[in-house]
Amino acid sequence: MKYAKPLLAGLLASVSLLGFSIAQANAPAMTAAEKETAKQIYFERCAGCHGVLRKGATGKNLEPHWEQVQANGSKLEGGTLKLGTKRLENIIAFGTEGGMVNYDDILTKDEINLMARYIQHTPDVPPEFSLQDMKDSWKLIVPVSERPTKQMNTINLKNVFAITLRDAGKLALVDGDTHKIWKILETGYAVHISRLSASGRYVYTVGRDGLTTIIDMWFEEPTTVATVRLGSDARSVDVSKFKGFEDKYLIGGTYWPPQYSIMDGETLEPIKVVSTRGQTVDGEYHPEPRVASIVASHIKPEWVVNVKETGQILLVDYTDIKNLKTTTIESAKFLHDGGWDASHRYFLVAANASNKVAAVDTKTGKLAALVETAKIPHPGRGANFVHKEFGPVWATGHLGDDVVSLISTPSEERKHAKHKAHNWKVVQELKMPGAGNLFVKTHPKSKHFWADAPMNPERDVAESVYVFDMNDLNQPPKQLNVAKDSGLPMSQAIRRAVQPEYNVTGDEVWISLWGGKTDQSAIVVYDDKTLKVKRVITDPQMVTPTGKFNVYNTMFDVY
Ligand code: DHE
Repeated sequence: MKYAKPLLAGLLASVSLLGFSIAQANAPAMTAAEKETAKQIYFERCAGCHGVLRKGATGKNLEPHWEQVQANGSKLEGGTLKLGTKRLENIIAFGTEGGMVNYDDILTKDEINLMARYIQHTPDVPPEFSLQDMKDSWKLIVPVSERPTKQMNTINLKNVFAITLRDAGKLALVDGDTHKIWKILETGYAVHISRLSASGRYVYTVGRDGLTTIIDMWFEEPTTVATVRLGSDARSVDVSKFKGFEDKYLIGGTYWPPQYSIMDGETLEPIKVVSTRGQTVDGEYHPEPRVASIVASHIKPEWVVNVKETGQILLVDYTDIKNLKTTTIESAKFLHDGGWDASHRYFLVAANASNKVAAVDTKTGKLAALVETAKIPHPGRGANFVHKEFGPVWATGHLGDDVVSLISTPSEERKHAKHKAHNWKVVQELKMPGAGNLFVKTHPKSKHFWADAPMNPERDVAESVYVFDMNDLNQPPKQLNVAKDSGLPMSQAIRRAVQPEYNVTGDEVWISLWGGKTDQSAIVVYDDKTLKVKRVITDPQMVTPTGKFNVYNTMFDVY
């Protein structure tokens, strides 16, 4: 079974040439070819949660042997060698109650056995990636001087959606007004997110393989004008948005090597690489503190860079890249995804393995609060609305619990002064049909609050989204079975309904149906008022759609 595009296979081949591993005594035997295949599967399916060095983050530590000294001085020991092949096969195939998902519908029996043996060996260490490596990978396809000076098409760019076609390694740009696919472009492997330039002209994408692209939407047809590689494993990218710096710089974060890179915002020419290796908030050295979410501030020339394993939130000031100033804020492990509050002053990020949300006050450069949530908060960018009783709230769902938590956020508006006592408290938990939520969304013009549950083990739940009426949040949500509503023939693979995203006018909600690797799938567009299907956008190339980013809502962080 082959997951990757040739590009990734090539990259991994070079990783294996340059990377090194140390033989592990007592580990089950593996041929060199088996190790290569296992390494590729590990990178694509496992490293995101367990880490390249397998020290654990959202997922458990998967080193062959580990030791931990407890608070009372006693020693705890464990490791994959102790668990052994049979037990590991069961965990990989069927998952665990601790949040590990089942892989028996993704990997074959032989692959599960391969992975069970592989993780009893010492982790492979991929090579580092320097500024020079970035420069060598940089391709300026269309220089700025050869690009249009005005928009050469009649598309309403504000309502374009950038849609990840995950396993195809492509990005679909869809016209939100006509619901027609505008163009499908090659990108890095399994693009994780798209971000919009401050001008709304460029779409930036970042693939899991670290390939970053910039697409210019001013051409008659969207055109990739430059590419660069950030490292071998990446998840996040954002542009400089502050007045006077619009589109000037781009920042990208990598899981491997653990670092962030700053590039020219229009050409992607690499400028600087900064390592994030260092101390965790618990005072331990960590060799792999991966860069998780990154967002650009609207109120300061800064990016908020969230470092997963150390629990440090960095405010990176981009006014003087040569003499880079960074404020380091201690929060909690392991930082993952997050979004702005409605005022765009506070950034809230999930420390998911600590069951907390950290809120940073970007005006003062200080931690505002650490809020206890339910198990494994996973907000995406979260969702903001004014709660009838508690005033402005920001919402996060949970992977490991059946609730959406509403956290009260501060407001300088006089009408919300009475809500001050609730600030940074979970003021309400909305009941979901089960755990496995990934994304929530609403819009300032809407009275509905949408939540998905793609990681729920029940097919009916994973294929549905749940809509709460904000006028009566005590009522159970309305279930919309997106897979059924799509009208597509039933498929063997679960078609997970994932990531609600509003259009520019806030009256439509788009949901991806994340199906099997070869199944034609769809985006289902709902009317936000009537909750009826308005359009099913499908095409033979519409395979594994996941994240969607509406241009306007992404530019201005409307959610
Ligand atoms: Fe994501 C956001 C990391 C798996 C779809 N995901 C993010 C962010 C991070 C991240 C750090 C925040 C980026 C930012 O804001 O700068 N995601 C990871 C992982 O490490 C993890 C758990 C495992 C992996 O190997 O990648 C993972 N993510 C997934 C998926 O399996 C999803 C559901 C499907 C896919 O396309 O891979 C997925 N992640 C998304 C999406 C966002 C995201 C759609 C952006 C949400 C938004 O509304 O901003």
